[in-house]
Amino acid sequence: MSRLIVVSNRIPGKTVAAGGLAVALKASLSHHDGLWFGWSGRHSQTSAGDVAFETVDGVRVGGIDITRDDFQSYYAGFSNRILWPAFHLRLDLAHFEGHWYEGYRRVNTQFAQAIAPHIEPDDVIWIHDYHLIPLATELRRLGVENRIGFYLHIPFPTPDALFAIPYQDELMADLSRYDLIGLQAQRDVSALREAIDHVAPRGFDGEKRPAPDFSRTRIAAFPIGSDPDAFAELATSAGATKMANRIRRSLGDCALILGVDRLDYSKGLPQRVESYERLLDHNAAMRRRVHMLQVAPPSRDMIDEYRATSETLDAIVGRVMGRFAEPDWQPLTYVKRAYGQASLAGLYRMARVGLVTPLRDGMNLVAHEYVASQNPEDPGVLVLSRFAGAAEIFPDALQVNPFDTDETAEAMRVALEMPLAERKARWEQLDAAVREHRVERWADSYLAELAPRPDADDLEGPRTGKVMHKRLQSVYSSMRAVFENGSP
Ligand code: ADQ
Repeated sequence: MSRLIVVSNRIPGKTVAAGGLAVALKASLSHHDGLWFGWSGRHSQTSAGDVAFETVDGVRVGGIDITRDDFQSYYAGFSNRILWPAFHLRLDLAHFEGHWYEGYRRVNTQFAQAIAPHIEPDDVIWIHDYHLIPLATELRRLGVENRIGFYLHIPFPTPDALFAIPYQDELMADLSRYDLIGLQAQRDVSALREAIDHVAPRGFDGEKRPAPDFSRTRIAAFPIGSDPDAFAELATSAGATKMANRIRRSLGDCALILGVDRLDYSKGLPQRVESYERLLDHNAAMRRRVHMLQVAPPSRDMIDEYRATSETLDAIVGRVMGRFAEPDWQPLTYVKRAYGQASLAGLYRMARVGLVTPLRDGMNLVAHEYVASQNPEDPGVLVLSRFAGAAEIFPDALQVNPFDTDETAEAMRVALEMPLAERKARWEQLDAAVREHRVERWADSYLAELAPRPDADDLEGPRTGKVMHKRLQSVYSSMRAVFENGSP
């Protein structure tokens, strides 16, 4: 029987993960007969290793161990100190060490060697995110001819930022080996097309590199979404109410302004707290009427730039407290820990303003979850960065330039003073968009595109066609079942 094989850097664990991909796919992939491969989270002494299988929430999961050195170069180094900052247009925070690339390719080769024996001829393979760009190349080298799709959860960079990445020409060639590349937003589709059309810089030898052939690769935007029904239900659950009651006691009559993020420099947290400082500065009347809660558990804190962001944020939070706190009123609370989804849903529903102001973001699922958790009779207002992929599907949010702290402060003021009728009208449009982009539709539309169409015989190559389509019909139906039965 045809199956779906999902591959991502991390596999779902048994604990809550503060990461968009883990939350989105784990919620959706229960009760599935396919496989999900990735790094086990463990370090081995040697690089060769067997796959250790276990079942997590009904999903068969295969974990691959890697060595500590490979972890440093593949994950902490090339993926998160070169690709992540460059793709988020933060070359100032990138750190270039050429040798990391060897570890990055080595781990991708190991993943391919570990996974290939488990692939059956009818399987469809769906690879996720920037850690695994070379995986299709490595699987093809081992003779895997299956349909292979790639989904990039983060933005695609501009050509200048792309060309700053060591070995970007090899990475572009790797991308051309996929049958389908899915991106979050039209912005990213345009950026990838621009990169394909651009002439890559020449090497020291002056030789022009051969341009990769993307003629067999389909490229399209598939904006990821949340599970809005689950969040709407969770928002009035016992867990949510418990959290809401705890906050209400300390909040008194103050309106809540809420931010929920991983602690990452792409999320614009220092700029966000500075915007709140501006709000209090410019509007003295707001001072005892509002309270900001920022939830931001540390992430990737083995990386210098993340620790520096954390220290910067600590200093700004301290400054705002020192400037505005009074014995009987605190301007803000900063919580450095992750919460379960019920508690988050309770917080979202209580917040008059949802502040989602990343400097650059693939999508941003917090924006979706905030909207889905609102009380339709008294909804809050979403203040959203123009530079999140979510901006393309949420024109009814108050959209801001997160680098402009005055503009963001003004949007907060407008949100806090917005009349109920306007809040409802905006929220209804936002909620319709959240529902249109729910996570199971995202998976459905991606997989419908990854598997071939019945009339594709004459148009496409030998890996497609009517026979293949028939076999893949069962993949569609099993995947649909998986994404419909997902539990939050
Ligand atoms: P992330 O950068 O991790 O993901 P995001 O989309 O904001 O970002 O997803 C965060 C997820 O983690 C949400 O589901 C949220 O509920 C959860 N989360 C955040 N803070 C939390 C906390 N304090 N406690 C518990 N849970 C928390 C990447 C890209 C994004 C893209 C996603 C999905 O960077 O742009 O939207 O993948 O494709």
